[in-house]
Amino acid sequence: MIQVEEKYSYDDVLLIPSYADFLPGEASVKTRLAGDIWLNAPIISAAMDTVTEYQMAIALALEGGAGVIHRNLSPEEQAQQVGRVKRYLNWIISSPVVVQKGQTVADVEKIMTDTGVTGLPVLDGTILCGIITNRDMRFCSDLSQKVEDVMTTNLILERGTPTVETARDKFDKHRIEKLPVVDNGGHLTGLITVSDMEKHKNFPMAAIDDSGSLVVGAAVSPNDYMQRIPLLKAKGCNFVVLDTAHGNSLSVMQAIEGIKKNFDILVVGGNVSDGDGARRLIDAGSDAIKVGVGPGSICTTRIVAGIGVPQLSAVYESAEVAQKFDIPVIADGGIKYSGDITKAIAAGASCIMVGNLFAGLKEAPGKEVIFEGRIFKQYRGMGSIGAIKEGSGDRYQMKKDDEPVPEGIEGRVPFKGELKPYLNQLVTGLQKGMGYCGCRTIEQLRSYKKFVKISSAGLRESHAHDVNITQEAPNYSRY
Ligand code: RVP
Repeated sequence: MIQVEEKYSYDDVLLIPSYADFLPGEASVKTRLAGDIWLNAPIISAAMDTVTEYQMAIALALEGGAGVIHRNLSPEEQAQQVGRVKRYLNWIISSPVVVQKGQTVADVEKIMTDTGVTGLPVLDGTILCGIITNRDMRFCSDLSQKVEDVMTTNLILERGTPTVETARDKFDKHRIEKLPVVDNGGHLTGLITVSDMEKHKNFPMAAIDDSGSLVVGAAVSPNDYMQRIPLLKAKGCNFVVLDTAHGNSLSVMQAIEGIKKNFDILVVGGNVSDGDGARRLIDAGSDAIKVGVGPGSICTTRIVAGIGVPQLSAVYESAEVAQKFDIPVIADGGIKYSGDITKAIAAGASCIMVGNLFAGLKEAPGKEVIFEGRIFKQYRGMGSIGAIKEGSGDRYQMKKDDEPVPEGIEGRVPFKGELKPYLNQLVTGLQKGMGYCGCRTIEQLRSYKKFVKISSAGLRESHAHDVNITQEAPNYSRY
């Protein structure tokens, strides 16, 4: 008798509600992406050439998620994009413009005019001894005066390694413009400015790393990681994603081992669809596991190759294994609604990766197209003919000059406007789900796992039914 296991997709199940002693808005969606990288929204954008370049990565990280820059770009271009994300939110300027004790006010004026910087730390060698600003110079008529006679010496500063919170407290309390950072010996190690601080204030949910810059990742392959990673690291890339369609394969394991041996960088391995694949990626050294073989909206792998595992079961089984090693799981592909995010996390994922849901946003790199009077954006699989021609064939184990045998399609999705309000719909939908399940944190939801299987009648009942929708909702549509 043929043995066939029953596995489930998001649409096959619902979560059973439970008692909650809090409101959905109080649920925390903070989650660990990999290693010591934490996100304030459990959503990352796919490494696809119609989804994630620097604009998407900046917009998403400012709201708490993270982008993975695709690799249909030369190594230099990809690293440059990472650099743009990292530079967007400065935190500590490590080599600020300075003046030396003994220089004159005229010297300071010239430096300020030349550089456009209006507040300069004053050094005695490398030791910080004061700060001179426009305000100090305003009533100074003798330009030959020495800087130490005019500078402010009563300094507010940070010692050691400041955090955004400690720095923000000092700016708020003392109403200063610049905050110098020194080591224990009093040597200047950096400078924090009020304008960078304001950016941090305007984006309180931003996903930032220890250096205060936005979290960003980049895709690499087993064939190009040696070339790409040094450039990516030089720009401060936080993690790389070994971006393959068949992660449970020798070349991927060898690549993960190679990355771990040669570089100090976090690596997400994938994609796999069961516990065996997850275990092998963990043994090879992955810091997080990406799960999803065939669920993507533009993916035809299951049809072309006849393989795959319905995504909810794939996530659940991979997470059962990964949880034992405290390795986070990313549920990649097949997310259609915010409710699917709740289901993916309740099956054990720490965060989810989306392509389709973000491809229609203004920040996505896909071209805008007008069709029958409405605006759409181009969205294509990285295994589609168009994407393969631009370099992504090795994701599908194709060689450069092979006749393309695609595992994805090229299409369009409706234009959706800016990321911020759209992401808010997704995250609030997830928080609603957490409220219904009585789970205050992502960790609690990850071990919830109270699913019921539903029939096609159950699915029909779940969707809007027996009515014509007259006003479309921002978080619901039926294709
Ligand atoms: P979705 O969000 O359902 O559109 O899925 C996006 C995911 O689909 C990607 O993160 C990737 O894992 C997968 N993908 C990308 N291209 C293709 C393909 O051409 N088959 N699949």
